[in-house]
Amino acid sequence: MRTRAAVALEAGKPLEIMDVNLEGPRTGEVLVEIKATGLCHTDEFTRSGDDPEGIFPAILGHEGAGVVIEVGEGVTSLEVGDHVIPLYTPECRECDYCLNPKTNLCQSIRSTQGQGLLPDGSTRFSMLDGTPIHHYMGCSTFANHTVVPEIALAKVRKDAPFDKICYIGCGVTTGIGAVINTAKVEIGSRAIVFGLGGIGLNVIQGLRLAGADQIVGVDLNDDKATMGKHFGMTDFVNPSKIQGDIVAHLVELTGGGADYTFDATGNVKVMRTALEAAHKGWGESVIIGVAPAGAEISTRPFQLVTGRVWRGTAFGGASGRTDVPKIVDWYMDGKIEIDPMITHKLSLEEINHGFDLMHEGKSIRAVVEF
Ligand code: NAD
Ligand code: AHE
Ligand code: ZN
Repeated sequence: MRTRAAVALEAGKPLEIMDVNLEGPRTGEVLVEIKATGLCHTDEFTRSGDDPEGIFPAILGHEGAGVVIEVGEGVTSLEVGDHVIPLYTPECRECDYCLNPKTNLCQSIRSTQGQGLLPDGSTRFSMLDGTPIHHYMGCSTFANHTVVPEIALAKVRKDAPFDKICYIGCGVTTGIGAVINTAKVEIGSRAIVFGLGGIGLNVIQGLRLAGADQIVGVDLNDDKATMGKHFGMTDFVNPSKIQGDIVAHLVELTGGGADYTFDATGNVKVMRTALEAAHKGWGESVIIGVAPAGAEISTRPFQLVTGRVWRGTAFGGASGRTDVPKIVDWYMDGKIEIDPMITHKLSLEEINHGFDLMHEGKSIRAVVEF
């Protein structure tokens, strides 16, 4: 079939909107009509050329929701008409990683996924002249139709709106999951969140759900404070307006350091600040942000010797086929909020404007609706 897609032809270039060929699903695969997709900073990270795994040409996008149009041979858990959210972290329920409760990092198709291919080592997308186009994070939601392995699709209820629940495909689950699954924040905790974008605001709403007493938001953009407060932030700090050492300022503000800190910026200097603003003896710092090729984190080992813990999280530690349908229920039951964070709705033709809004700090989530 033919479908419409935004294609990343080269690193650093705007996406090009075009018709592409899409082959039907093979064994264990599912054809999905994407109804809506969010633009996450990770898409921009790869588009820009910062991603060491970036491969071009590719169809980016990993925060989508849609409807099953066709199932390949052997698919048993999904049928035509089911509503689904593609998962960049699949859940095969069989590999050593899925069987270990300490991780959500299913590895059953990770190697082909990282090469922009489906598990049989081939791509379903091509240009009209036959040039192959790579998949991205196993999802490629910047296309009106995509082919995804069955194990990388969460089946969700049919009354949930696509233009909101697409965000559960990454930002919502990552932010809330970082608090609940990875940090396991306790009631009464003090926390600091660095970066109040599409991920950081969900960390804040996760902290509110978990019953944190103090939630400090840190961002260079003052405009992010209003939304932060809406989701539960108790204090706002703009580091560019602090005189003196930012770590000392945050340690004092949190009465000795935070129980939990979260980096949602992708900046390795901020990651160091986040670690060092965690409380001596027990503070834990969770890295969510994705840093460019070549970037490295550093701190004095003494920071860890004296009890701080550095950890990271992918997709908020969520096992997608199990957890994502529950998060959709939380949204539908009013337990969590999504609507205010969808600040812009775009057509596929306008997708590059979505990246401009991200750079200008004007959007939280721009969502493309097909
Ligand atoms: P975003 O662009 O919406 O938000 C980033 C925020 O950080 C912005 O508000 C920006 O003003 C702020 N910021 C930038 N530099 C800063 C600094 N030096 N100090 C303080 N604030 C600063 O991006 P997003 O979609 O929320 O993604 C955030 C990060 O999380 C990205 O690196 C993204 O790739 C990563 N991410 C990781 C996962 C995961 O599973 N680990 C999932 C999704 C996104
Ligand atoms: N390809 C990059 C790393 C990108 C990365 O860390 N991705 C996160 C999800 S970000 C979603 O917005 C992730 O899940 N990582 C685990 C994995 O297996 O990719 C690089 O640096 O090579
Ligand atoms: Zn993402």
